This record gives sequence, structure tokens and C-alpha cells, in this order.
Amino acid sequence: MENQAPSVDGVVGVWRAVDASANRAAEALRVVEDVARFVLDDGHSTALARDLRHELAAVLAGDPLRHRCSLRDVAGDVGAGMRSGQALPRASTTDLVAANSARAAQALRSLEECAAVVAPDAAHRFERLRYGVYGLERRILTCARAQERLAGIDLCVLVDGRRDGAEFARLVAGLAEAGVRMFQVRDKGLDVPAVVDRVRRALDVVRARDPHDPALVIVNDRADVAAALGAAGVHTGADDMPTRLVRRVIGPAALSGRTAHDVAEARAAVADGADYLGVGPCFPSTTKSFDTQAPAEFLRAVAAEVALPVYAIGGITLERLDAVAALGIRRVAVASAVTAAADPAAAAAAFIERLARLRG
Ligand code: 3NM
Repeated sequence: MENQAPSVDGVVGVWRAVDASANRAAEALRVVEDVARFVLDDGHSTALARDLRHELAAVLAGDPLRHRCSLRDVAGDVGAGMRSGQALPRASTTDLVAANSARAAQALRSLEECAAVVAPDAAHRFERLRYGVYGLERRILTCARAQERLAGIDLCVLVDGRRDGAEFARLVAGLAEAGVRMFQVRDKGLDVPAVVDRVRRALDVVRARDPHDPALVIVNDRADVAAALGAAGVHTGADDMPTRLVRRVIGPAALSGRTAHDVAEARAAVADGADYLGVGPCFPSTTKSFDTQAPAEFLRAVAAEVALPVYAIGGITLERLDAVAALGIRRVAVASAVTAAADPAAAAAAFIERLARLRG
């Protein structure tokens, strides 16, 4: 059979589908934007959602799509008032984001298909918007999930390998006893077998202490070691494996932490799917040397813009916590102020207590 142009009735129907999908997409994007803005305090995702909504409005305002509502016929809509048997669950904020992202993406797919018939020039713009929604959803859900997983974990202690494995295990045990819920095993002087040994020991200690909810053991640099031993995650920086590749190694569930030294690195880490950020160096550090310190504007900007958990790092001491908090950062990653203290467990406990008070 020859290809035939759609009948007049068919075209009217396509226009009605365009009209309905346009409304659905705009409404769903507005819900996502509102949740990002008012529930999650996620400034960057809010701006991205608003950009998508504005782009949609711009496409819909052009010819011929701006005439779409002239064919609207609510009374004649066979689907109006139908109740679906099962709505998507809305038990949490993330369910709300997932449901409305799905709604926006479906509506945009319908717009794209229908526009191919009545407004072909617009079809590819709907397609681009749909991909924008996929990215936005991943971003919001990653931030929300990371906030949930790191809730109440304001202190990360960077532990070196000590003189031997037994001394290392004693240090970790003492710190876990003092309430430390997140460790990063970091010792640039250790070879890989020694890193494996220390990570294994740290995991044994935290799992023995609390099998149901063990403290997090994060491995510095080595995604392969973290994945092989089932550690909670890996922490990388600009000289290590890119964040997107880290995810391939550690899988979807483990945490991927990333150090950022400027706003561009912080944005890239978020876009690439990091779960938390380390930002610094905030102060001169005896553990790692730097030519310059992180400017306060950078730290403030990251705290304001990034919805992921953010840990200030570099020369953090108890006395400097107020200065860090004044920048809007409530979490810290600390090495020497804990591990070089005469009593590391007491030092860690003091950090935990002060950080809890700062949170109020
Ligand atoms: N990374 P301390 S600062 C490992 O800014 C590390 O990227 C930093 O140790 C960064 O608490 C730092 O002893 C050292 O200063 C943290």
C-alpha cells in the first residue's frame, strides 16, 4: 500500500496528543524543579530543571505548536477521569522525583513522535529535552541517595598504614569505638599488597563491631582494591581514574568520593556521578603539601551549589571547625589532627561532639 498522509481526524488526534503531552511534560518538570528547590535544597538541579522547563516553553511557543490548544477537547477525551489501577509509589521524595521524571520523559517521547507528524522541525528538540530529563533525574537521585547514606556522618578520618597491620587495626578499632563512622585508608607509601592488608583489616574491625551497620571503609585511589574486597567505596582525585570509570569498577552501590580543588572540578565530579566531594586544601597540611590553599570563595560556592555531601579537607583541626562551618561546610575529612594526636580516639570523639553541636 502507498504511504498515505494521516486523515484529517488522525491529524486532529495527533494535535490533541501533542497538547496533552505538552501539559504533562511541563507539569512534571515543575514538580521535579519544586522538589529539587524546596525539599532537597539542590540549587544546581533546580537551575537545570528550570532551564529544561524554559526550553520546553520556548519550543511550544513557536509555530505551529503554539496553536495546539485550539483543538483541546476535555469533554470529548475518552481518557479523562480514568483512574489507573496502580500509581507509582510515592513513599519518599526520591519516589516523587523518579515518578515525575518518568512522566516528563514519557510525555516528551510522545511529543517527539507526534511532532514528527505535525511539526517535524520540533521533534529533535523534544528528543534533546528527554535526554536532559534523564540526566537531571540521575543527578537529583544521586544527591538524595548520597545524603541519605552519609546522613549523620560528618567526620571522615584518613588513616595511614601505621608501622604494621596490627598497629593499624588497633588504631581503627579505637576510632570506631570512639564513634568514627567513616574511614579512608590512605597511605601513599604502601605497596598494593599492604593496601589490601590494611583495607581487609579495617573491614574486619568495623564488621566485627557492627555487622548490620558497619562504619564505612573507603579506599584511597584504588577502585580495584575497593571492589575486590567489598569496601564501602573509593576516594579519587584529579590524578586518579576518572569518576565515570571508577563507577564501572565499583558498581552502582559503592560510594565514589572525589576531591575537587576548584568549582569546575566540583561540577565535573557531580556530573560524572560522584557520591560525595572532598574540597580543599582549606589550611596548610602536614599530611600533603600544596603550593596554595583553596580560596574561601571556592569553598563557599561549592557549599552553596553542590547538593552532595561535601567534606572540607586539609589542615582541619578542632579550633578551625568554626571557620569551616562559617563557609557553609558541616563535614570534615581529617588525618593528622586525629591520627597524630597523643590519644586519637579522644581527638576523634572531640571532633564528633563539636560537629554535632555545629549542626545544632
Ligand atoms: N588531600 P590533614 S589535603 C589527603 O586538599 C589530602 O586534596 C587534600 O590531612 C586536598 O588533615 C589532604 O593532616 C591531607 O591535613 C589531609
